[in-house]
Amino acid sequence: METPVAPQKKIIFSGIQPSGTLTLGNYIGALRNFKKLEDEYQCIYCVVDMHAITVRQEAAALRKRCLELAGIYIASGLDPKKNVIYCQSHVSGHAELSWILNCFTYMGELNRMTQFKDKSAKHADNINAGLFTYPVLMASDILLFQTDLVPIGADQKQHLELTRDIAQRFNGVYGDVFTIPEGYFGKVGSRIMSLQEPTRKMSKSDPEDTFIALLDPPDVIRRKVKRAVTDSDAEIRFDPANKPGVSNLLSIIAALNDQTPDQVAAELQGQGYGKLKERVADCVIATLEPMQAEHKRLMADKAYLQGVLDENAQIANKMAMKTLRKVQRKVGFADRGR
Ligand code: AQP
Repeated sequence: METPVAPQKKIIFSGIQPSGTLTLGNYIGALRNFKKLEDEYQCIYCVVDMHAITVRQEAAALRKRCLELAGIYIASGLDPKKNVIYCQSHVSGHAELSWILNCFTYMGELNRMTQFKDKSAKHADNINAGLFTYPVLMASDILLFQTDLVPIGADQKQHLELTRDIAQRFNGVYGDVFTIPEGYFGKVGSRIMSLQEPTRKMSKSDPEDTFIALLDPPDVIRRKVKRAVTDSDAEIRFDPANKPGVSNLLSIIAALNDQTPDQVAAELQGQGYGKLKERVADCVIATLEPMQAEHKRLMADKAYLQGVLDENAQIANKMAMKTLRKVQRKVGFADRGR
């Protein structure tokens, strides 16, 4: 079942952390775009478990979520014969390149990262060095595969810019070693907001009622959407600055139906927020139900999922080694006898 790697195609890399149950934000901002790209590009999708431990995880739960996330990649429609779907910790090149790139990244650059500031505030009892150097590991993930395009949500834009800076700095010293990657952002929904605090992004490690999980059953989805924060003026209008809650709900419908939020607002003109929420729940359930059924089927066949991860890790490893060996030579590491 070897995944054919198509070297003539441009490379896409993206990863998702198995740090909780994936949310509708992860789906709209990242996953949903992955499927659209699988024919045109050679895509590499990683379960980034090494990133996940920057925040304390329970070992058994993390292990389970790694397999669950691989299942979600496949259930969302990604063909594991066309896409390289694997776990980050199975390819040692991520850690090895990360060390080298740490030596080409400045403290001042990492100090500016807003995700570090946000996560340090959220996890004040565990502000570890990994949390600080997370963007360097992310740069390594991307640069290891000579990635051309990175489909991500807007929250990761700053990390991608840093990746480009690190790559350019390295290339400036050693010649054209790394491809300089570009971001790929969906037209709508690159930042889905929390249902309870719509000025903050929806996150899988926040409290349950703030997000829709991809594996939430329909009744839970309806209940969460019903309780979503809106405002008191009852007008359905897309205006993120003044009406963040309503605008977020419009963005969700728009992203799932390939419309613009203004189009959705026009269709729902004159109707109440109750109707808007009903529409959101219907769209979300219609999108997630088939994926959930497929995911359930896959999770019942863990040997198959493990097989996909094992084989794809070998392919990813081969690809990663090409870049890693080149980088190691450039920086002057000792030659290997064989
Ligand atoms: N709310 C969001 N809207 C749009 N895109 C989003 N992404 C995350 N949240 C939203 C995108 O999903 C991809 C995977 O994200 P990640 O798991 O690697 O890390 P994250 O961005 O830190 O996601 P979370 O859900 O907020 O995780 P936790 O709570 O563990 O930190 C990325 O492309 C991201 O942009």
